[in-house]
Amino acid sequence: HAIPLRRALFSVSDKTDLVSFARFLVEHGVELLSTGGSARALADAGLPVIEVADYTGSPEMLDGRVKTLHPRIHGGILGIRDNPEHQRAMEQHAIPPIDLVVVNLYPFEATVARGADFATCVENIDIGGPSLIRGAAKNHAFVTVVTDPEDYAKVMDDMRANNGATTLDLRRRLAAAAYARCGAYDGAISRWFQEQTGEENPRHIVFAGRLRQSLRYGENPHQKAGFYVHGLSRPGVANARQVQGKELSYNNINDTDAAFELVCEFNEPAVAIIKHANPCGVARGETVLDAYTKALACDPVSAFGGIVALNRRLDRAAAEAITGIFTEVVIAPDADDEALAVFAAKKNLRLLLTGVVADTTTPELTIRSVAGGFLVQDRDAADLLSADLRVVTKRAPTEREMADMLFAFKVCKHVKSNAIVYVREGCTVGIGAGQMSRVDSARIASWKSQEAAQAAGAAEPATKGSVVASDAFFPFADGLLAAVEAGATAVIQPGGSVRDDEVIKAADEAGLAMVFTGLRHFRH
Ligand code: 93A
Repeated sequence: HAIPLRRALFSVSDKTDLVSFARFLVEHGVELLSTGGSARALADAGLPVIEVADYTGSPEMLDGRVKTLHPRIHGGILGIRDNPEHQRAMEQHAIPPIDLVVVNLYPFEATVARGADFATCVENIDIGGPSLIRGAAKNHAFVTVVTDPEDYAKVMDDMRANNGATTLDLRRRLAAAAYARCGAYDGAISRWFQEQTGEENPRHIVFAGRLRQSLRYGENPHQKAGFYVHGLSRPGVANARQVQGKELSYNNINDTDAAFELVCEFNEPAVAIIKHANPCGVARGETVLDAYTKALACDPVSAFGGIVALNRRLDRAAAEAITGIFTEVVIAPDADDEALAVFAAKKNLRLLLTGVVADTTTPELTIRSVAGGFLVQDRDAADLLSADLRVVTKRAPTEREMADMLFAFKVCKHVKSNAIVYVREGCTVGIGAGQMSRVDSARIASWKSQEAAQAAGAAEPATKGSVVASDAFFPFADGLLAAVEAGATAVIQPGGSVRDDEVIKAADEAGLAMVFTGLRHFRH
């Protein structure tokens, strides 16, 4: 099944290594056909090439929308070489076989990424290219298809080893790559259309992405991994520019995403420090330095080796504070020159700049895998306003308690369930994450706060006089009582338990103010 190559069709937008590959083919006696732009590049390099328009006798037309959509091209690709009827039809209609199809598509994803207008994006939806690719891949028994310049070397190696022919094994692997490319391409187009209409539908989604980075390993060193991006413009780890530092790891990417999404919840300067995808300190402040200092104070032990996200430009003062302890990654919209100079002295510290902050209310889909399938849902983009709150206790919260409760509930959304978050003056002072029992999360949060107070030599834990947020309702009064014990004066939680009455009574007895949000923020 080694098929010698006699005729190749080129139609490439990305002209990387085009000439060297084509020259190799010419040297092996392959005739070159090509669409206009690619043909010019080949002719300029002095290679013999026949333009598709001359080959079909039909000019490229409609602004290039129709260039290769012709029976002489598609017949040459799709005809089954050892099928007598196909042979007869090809002879009758003067359709010579095409053995190699080298196509890469109009750069739709890159066009979207550079913020082009609607019409330009639409014009960059390739029609003829995918048809060529799909046809060639379908007829891989006879036809070799290449969709990525990185694969030119594979074809050349195969031809060298097989006297100018390619093997069925390679053709099959290239066919698989070809359909992956078409799938990713259509996925990007579909997602872009859904973004334009403002409606992402989990049932209309193709989860495909472009490999952005082959990772050294996954969550653990024995797991293989890759980082894929789907070409949407949302600011964050997928679209950030890495200014310095080592390559990001799987866990870095996951944590950096969690950090940046969290910090983008806030309008005022804010900082989040993340460990194992959970925040160990979040604060807002007058400046980013102020916010960082407060966030760090929440749990300085856990912050060691953490990921730090800012929602404002990184300045020198914050850069100096951050480099004061071992930090893995910093992500921010921007950094000034002095901050860059401070970081430059820490070669390994990774710095990512996103350009802008993300709008966390923008709809997007999230996926997670289960054995044999995957789950798709809207991102938790709910934005809680004070107007949505219902005071359920005798005492109403003070203005200060209310501000802290809204802050705490936003942080809660980014903490693994069961989540309990204590906040005092715009700063987390105790975070309990990922416990199977809510009361345990409440206890852990207050215990962490006591530890931090002891380490800082404070007279009492910062949970004294704090507010507490719970990501879901308290099923019993015990979780609430743990918060009372820790010194919280106000509680924010979704409400909705069959025992809400008990919980409200306990809150009233302790003189707490409590509000229900009617909104739950599970995160797993
Ligand atoms: O507009 S198209 O969808 N119509 C076509 O018939 C067609 N055939 C190939 N775009 C088409 N192509 C694409 O043109 C290829 O996929 C490739 O990306 C590009 C190469 O054009 P040129 O060789 O003129 O630079």
